[in-house]
Amino acid sequence: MDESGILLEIKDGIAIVTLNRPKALNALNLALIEEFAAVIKQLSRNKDVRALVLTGAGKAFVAGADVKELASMRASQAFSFSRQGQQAFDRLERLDFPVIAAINGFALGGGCELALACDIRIASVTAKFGMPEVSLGLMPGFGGTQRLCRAVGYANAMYLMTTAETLNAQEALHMGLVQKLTEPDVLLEEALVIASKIASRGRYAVKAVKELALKNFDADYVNSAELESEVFAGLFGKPEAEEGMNAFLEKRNPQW
Ligand code: CO8
Repeated sequence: MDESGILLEIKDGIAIVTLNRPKALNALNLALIEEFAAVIKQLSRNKDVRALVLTGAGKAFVAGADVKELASMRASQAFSFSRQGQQAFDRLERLDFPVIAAINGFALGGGCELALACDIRIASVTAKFGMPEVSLGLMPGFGGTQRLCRAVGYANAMYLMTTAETLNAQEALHMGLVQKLTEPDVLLEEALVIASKIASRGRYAVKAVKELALKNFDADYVNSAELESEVFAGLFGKPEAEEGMNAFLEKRNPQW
């Protein structure tokens, strides 16, 4: 039985959302994205929540979009999956309280994109980060081409997205991809300390700060995100993407 899903816990005005598909390193398939979007929608209506902590079950935060599912998609399906993921992540980003990513392990591809849709990122010293899509003949498709540039600057973003190199936690901290590192066993505790601090501040002041800080990115993001989905979908059906994804699933290096 597949026991994957999204776990939600709310205590003292702080929500904890856990992506729980540990056997597949919390890889994002359509079902998980849909459930995630529904949980975030539910939270957006909860007037008691003042901050959210987002984390993953097991050894990964999220190891990316589900390559098994992606490998069988046509371009039109890839486009709508990309849009669906973008909308879920946008909804997370638009919550009127801050979201803290507690990155417990791999945050790769779509997983790194999910972390980038959070307001603040803290990570375990054992976490790993990267945008490995080009090694599969793909590209980021959940808003990452836009959000990564804004988080770490154009050149750092290009370095990560074109080399597909994985960063360790120290390197991610140095690049500004994460704001703080902790030992693995106190990661959640530390995230909750930050969330409690935020929850103790003025509710409307925090909401206003977030609204204004996000304004910075609005105009360009909407157009660029749609273009990202189109270009992402355009890679589907190309021999390169087919070979890249099949090579991953067959645990070998791509031949191209
Ligand atoms: N998709 C599907 N299954 C995955 C994924 C994934 N992204 N990552 C891990 N898994 C599965 C493995 O296949 C494995 O399953 P099984 O036991 O059935 O073989 C299980 O999780 C455990 O993984 P590993 O045995 O590989 O664990 P390791 O500790 O040896 O390696 C790694 C961990 C390094 C994280 C490795 O699993 C890996 O490289 N994963 C893939 C990372 C990746 O390439 N991510 C990017 C995916 S593409 C993407 O995210 C595009 C985003 C834009 C989408 C736009 C929408 C259309």
